[in-house]
Amino acid sequence: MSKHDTIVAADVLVTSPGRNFVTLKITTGEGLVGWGDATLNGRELAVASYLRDHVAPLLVGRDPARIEDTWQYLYRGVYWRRGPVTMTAIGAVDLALWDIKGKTTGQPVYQLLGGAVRDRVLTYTHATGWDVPQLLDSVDTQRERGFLAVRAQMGVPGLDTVYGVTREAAGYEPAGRGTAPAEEVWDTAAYLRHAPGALAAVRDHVGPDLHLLHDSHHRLTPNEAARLGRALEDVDLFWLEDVTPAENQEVLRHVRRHTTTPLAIGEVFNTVWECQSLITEQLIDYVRTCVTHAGGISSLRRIAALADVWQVRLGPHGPSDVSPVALAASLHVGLATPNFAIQEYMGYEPLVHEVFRHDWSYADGYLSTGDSPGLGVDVDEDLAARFPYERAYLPVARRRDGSMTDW
Ligand code: KDG
Ligand code: MG
Repeated sequence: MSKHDTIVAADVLVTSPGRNFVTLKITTGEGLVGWGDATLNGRELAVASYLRDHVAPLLVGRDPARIEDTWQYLYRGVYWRRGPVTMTAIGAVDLALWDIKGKTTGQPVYQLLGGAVRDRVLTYTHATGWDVPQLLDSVDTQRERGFLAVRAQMGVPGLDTVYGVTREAAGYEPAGRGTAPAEEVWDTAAYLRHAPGALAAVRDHVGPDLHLLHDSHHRLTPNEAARLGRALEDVDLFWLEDVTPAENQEVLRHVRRHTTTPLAIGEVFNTVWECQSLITEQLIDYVRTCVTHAGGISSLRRIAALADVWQVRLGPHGPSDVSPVALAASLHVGLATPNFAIQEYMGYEPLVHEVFRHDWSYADGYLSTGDSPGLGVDVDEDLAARFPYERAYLPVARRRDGSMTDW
């Protein structure tokens, strides 16, 4: 192999094997291929265009080994910094280049990050039930699958739909296909009346050992969040997620003053700078930034390093809307990063595992990567091509008076 390989192509695949995924494929002159995930739920084509129209032409001719320089080039060089579309595109490039570096050296990516600091990565999955008996059944199903940590979401009496919950207690897909978003009606007071009792019932049912998590999905005011955190103290949550909208981080001080329920935030953050004050002021316990949406492995490691100083740990986003390529990358970071606490794993439909063949696996509550060079994921491009993009949107939520609220 020559000393400096060169990027000869950067192609974007958009496929919808049950849901939309955007994938970046970088090819080098030596014939190596690196894969990156560029999926931004409900805004997929914006990232596809950003990559195809603006980034791919800049990558051709570059040295794939210069991962950090390429990150800086795409971040600083663009002038228009940050934002989910830009950072997801940079994240995809970063993942693909780490994949190539692994293949160049014959090493799995976690080895290039310093080697394993743990044998496997603790994971949590989702349990949902419209009413408490259904929720308990769903939690039991996940316990039977070996999960040691479960996120519990429940319906709310008086509402027809609730984010992340189906009446059949089946899995849910956050984005619905169609020409416009579904509209849901939300009532915070009804949720706050119901959620503490439902979560206490789950704790009574499972006993003290199971890690329980809950996601409020950005819908509370600071005072409502403080009250909910206090009401849940005895439930002993692993974390309470996204209590308030992500923009105004100062409000977390009020929540912190009133509860020791651990807080997790950050699935919609895109850079270390958005995490900065939450970490350095210890306003959260877990940072949820996703390897795809926060600029890739290089960027997630920077967030982890800052968080480590303040004893904040990582619990990255891992819903069905980031692809198995992203999950692989997150696990390589998880294996090699001391303050990585837990990885969300919502799981995928069987077809997704066929399109994205991967060497990571789930067993007994933990996720493990294999030892294939790079990220350990290969994409079946022929199969992917059989499932073209289908327009899909996350739902929107309105209060009972019809005004929009946070989703
Ligand atoms: O695309 C949005 C979903 O990824 C998000 O709603 C899922 O909140 C979520 C979670 O914690 O997985
Ligand atoms: Mg969430």
